[in-house]
Amino acid sequence: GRPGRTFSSSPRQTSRWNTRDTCGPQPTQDNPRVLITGQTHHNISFNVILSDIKKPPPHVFNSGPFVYADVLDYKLLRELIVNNRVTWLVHYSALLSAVGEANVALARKINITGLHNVLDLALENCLRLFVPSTIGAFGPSSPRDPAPDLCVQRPRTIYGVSKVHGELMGEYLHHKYGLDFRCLRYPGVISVNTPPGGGTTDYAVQIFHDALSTGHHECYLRPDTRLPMMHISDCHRATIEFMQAPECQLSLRTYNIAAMSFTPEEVAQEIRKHLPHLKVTYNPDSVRQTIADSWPVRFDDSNARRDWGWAPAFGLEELVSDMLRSIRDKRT
Ligand code: AKB
Repeated sequence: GRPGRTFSSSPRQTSRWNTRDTCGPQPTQDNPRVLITGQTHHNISFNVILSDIKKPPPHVFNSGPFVYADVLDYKLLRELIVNNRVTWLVHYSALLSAVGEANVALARKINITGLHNVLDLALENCLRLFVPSTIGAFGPSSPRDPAPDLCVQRPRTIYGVSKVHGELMGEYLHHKYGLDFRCLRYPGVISVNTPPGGGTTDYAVQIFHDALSTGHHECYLRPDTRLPMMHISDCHRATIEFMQAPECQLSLRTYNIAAMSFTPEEVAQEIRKHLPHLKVTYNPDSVRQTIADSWPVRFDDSNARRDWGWAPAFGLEELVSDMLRSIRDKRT
């Protein structure tokens, strides 16, 4: 039986892969104890432990426990989960699309080996597991306008390949062992607190900082490159609402979520309503332009809306006002 079972020190011999144990529905999920990997900011109001391999930025200093944890260190993660009686695992650690292309071996390690550790631990401890996926899980042969939840997925980045692998592994373990795996495909996420981190959608964060500092942004994408985007608070709310949704409401385990789609030229125009002198020049970088051209321009999120009531609060206008206000507030 599960309770009281002890494991030897070799994770590979002790994971559930070769057992017939399953994770049945867990008794109560009202007061989850949450471990978050690779994310130094989250506005969850439950019992949360944040973890990363880097010290958090100052605004996170007082927001609860923060511990060192490397997702490649299975035993350390296991210790954290057991000692803190964790019930939900939210796994954000990953190398993003552009930085992944520059470090394929490292991306494979963190995005795939790290994910395997997390999947094994979630199964072993019957955790509810959230792993984000992305518009990057689609590729040039996917329908792009809009991309539905279920369609051809042949991404051409290591990031995309690792995310499709994550979607499929999680769903497989859900069907085979009852793992409560939940996955949302995020658009480009726009936030003041999280600096650009090597993604293809980074320009959409940088442009706000440049608009308020030098008044000039040099964009690495063409002016007409349309991509799905979302304000960080919508992204956090979607994640929390999805994690709280009763299992019986979920007809899928991996959902697209959408809020808006815009091009560099469109976001620049909206910023000019507040800062008329913003100048944007375009100098497309071939790696990021090729990646962006292979991604959906719009997401079909009708299943998320129907199954668990997803609805975004921020459109382009609200996003731009909020970003400019928040950056100004941070500076004063
Ligand atoms: C990236 O650009 O790599 C990420 C993403 C869309 O997944 N922001």
